[in-house]
Amino acid sequence: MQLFGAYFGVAVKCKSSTVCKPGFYRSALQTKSCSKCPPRSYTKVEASTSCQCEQGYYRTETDPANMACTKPPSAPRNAISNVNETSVFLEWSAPEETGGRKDVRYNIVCSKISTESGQYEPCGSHVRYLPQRTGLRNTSIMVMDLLAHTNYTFEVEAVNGVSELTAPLRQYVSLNVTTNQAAPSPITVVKKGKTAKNSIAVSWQEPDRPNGIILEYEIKYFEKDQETSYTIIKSKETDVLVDGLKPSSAYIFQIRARTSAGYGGFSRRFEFETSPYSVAASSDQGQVPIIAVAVTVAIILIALVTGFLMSGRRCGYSKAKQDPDEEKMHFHNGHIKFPAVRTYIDPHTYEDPNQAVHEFAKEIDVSCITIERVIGAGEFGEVCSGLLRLPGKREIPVAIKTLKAGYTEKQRRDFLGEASIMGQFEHPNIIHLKGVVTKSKPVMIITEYMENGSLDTFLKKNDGQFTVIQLVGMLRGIASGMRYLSEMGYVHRDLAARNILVNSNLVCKVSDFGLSRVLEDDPEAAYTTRGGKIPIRWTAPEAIAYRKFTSASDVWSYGIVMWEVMSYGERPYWEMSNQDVIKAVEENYRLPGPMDCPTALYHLMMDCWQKDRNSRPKFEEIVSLLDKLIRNPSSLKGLVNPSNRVSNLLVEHGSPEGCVFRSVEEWLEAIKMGRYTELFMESGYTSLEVVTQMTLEDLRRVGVTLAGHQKKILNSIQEMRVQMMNATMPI
Ligand code: ACK
Repeated sequence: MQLFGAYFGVAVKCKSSTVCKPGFYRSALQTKSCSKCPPRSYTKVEASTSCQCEQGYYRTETDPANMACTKPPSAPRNAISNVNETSVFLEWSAPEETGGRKDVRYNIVCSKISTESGQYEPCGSHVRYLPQRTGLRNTSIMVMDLLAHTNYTFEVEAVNGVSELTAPLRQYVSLNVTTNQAAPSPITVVKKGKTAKNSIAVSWQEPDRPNGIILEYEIKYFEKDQETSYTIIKSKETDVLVDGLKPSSAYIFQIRARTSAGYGGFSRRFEFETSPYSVAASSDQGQVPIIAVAVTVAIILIALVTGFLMSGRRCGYSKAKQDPDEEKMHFHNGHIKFPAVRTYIDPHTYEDPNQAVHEFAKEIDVSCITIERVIGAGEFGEVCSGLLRLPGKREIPVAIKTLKAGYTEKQRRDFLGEASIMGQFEHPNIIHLKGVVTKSKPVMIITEYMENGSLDTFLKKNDGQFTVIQLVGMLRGIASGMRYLSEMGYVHRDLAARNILVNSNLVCKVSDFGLSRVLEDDPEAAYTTRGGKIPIRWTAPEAIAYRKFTSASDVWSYGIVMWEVMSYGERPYWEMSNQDVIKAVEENYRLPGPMDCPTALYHLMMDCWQKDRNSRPKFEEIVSLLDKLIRNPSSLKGLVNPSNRVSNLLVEHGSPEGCVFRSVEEWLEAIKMGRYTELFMESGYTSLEVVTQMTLEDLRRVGVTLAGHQKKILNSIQEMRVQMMNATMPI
């Protein structure tokens, strides 16, 4: 490879009076000797003071005369993208050919397909690039504030010092990216209109990035310093008259917008004041608080009724709450908190389950479906891939779950129950239901097709193939889907990599929704002593012990999914028995960090595995933490300390006193390696503390040469390390 400054002309000793031959030059500064033309340059005449670059090679004004001529780089390679809602992380490898220079930089050109013209147009100035759009030294960039649901093309161009001197032949690699659905950006402009002693008119501007059609705004307000009691009103317009307020009082207002993707963040706090008492008004002074309370209650009622009416298809049915704790949250600490507008409805609350299916799932005519091939086996029948062509729409690939012949009425109900649940969800990280076929046989559930199948198999097949950012992108998607489910009041109960599907863009979607059968069809689910069937390795201790399934127990399972992802589909707790897993977890042991796992991610997993479920992070917090890590990839550089990392935890942890040995001798005897005691002592490994620091090399030096013995001793050392680590790490 040619490197900048690596080629210097070979000085040829000659008298100052000699004339340089062709192929040699003497620059004005080099008075004594002629130099050979540097690589990729020549001179055909005598007495040259410089050499000319060969065709296709260049020299910048600042390149020294004795430097080789260079050329532009080739295009960057292996470009990949990772979409997170309306942000895209791009990563690529350096070009194969640097052109003989070290000053390769990258520029990003962003264009998008216009929704009006269907043509490509520049992305515009609202798009943000981190660290910057041009002159990038690193081979990655974060592009933010894109429009939701939009097709973008990013050209990653490689340039160097001589690119400008060449014909305009750009060397780039293109990436086509479709952004996801995203919540609206926060509202930034809120203004006060007319104020009276009991009311303030407030208006605001649409958010900069609505990311969809705004369905409504939510206005939250409270008297300054009285945040524990706030009121929320909803409006479809961008202004509202807030009344029922106290005169001469400061109120804090915060507004947020909602689209089909959910709520955006609240605006910053805006403080507005009501007018002072007027003389005429003073007579009703005493009534003000009563009116305020009455109006507030009325507003709450209106808001609740509106919320209910807006979710029209739910009218007349009771809202199924899965966890009484979550119900309480709405009036927690004196906060008046409204349930999310959309709430999951348990299909069990329908007397007729068929009605639930048709409430939430579209009936598809079987003639619209072409079954292509069987891709797997489900609990109720085969899973196939195929095509769906709805009238007036283009054909799309789909997955088709079928209900095998000879089913019982309960099996049919349970099978379609999944569609009744899935049909209530609409989120880019939740598998999307296209519809059901119930009017002909076999009964089918049609969902979007996920090219890469289930996440556990996909990761095992592609062991070590992804960048950390790609893995975190997958985890972020799953967390976002789970945040949505928890906001809907749905507890999954069987979150595991095998129940996540992956599409061709590496987008992960939560799947496998069910009623009672959720755990019946999971081969991982085992019967507990209390009779329930539970996937032990993925389930929080309180859910195993007394069936306390909540979004917090889903967070525990999410931590296990993180571990599965970061270890490329390794089985949690390896081959330990379910009983041992339950015991180990109860005793506060946890899985160790997977190999090459960023410490920040391992800490998050550990947080998800807090014994006290209220101390675990919420999905909302998990999503924002992962977003921060993706935005700042250097935060993922620190890896779990390899010497603390253990590969096989607690396999034999049931030995006396929790495997705590009093001496090296006792330990070696216990693992039937007593023959090495003397060698250990002679080499200075006289305490267990020193022993836990030993590596394979150390073992060899001591004189343990048999591979089987080395493995056995190292495994045991690793177990001891885990015990020490857990003993010093309060969870
Ligand atoms: O790992 P897989 O290929 O992904 O094998 C299982 C199998 O069907 C039984 O569940 C696959 N599968 C299920 N739903 C879908 C889907 N929507 N798209 C693609 N594959 C699917 C799953």
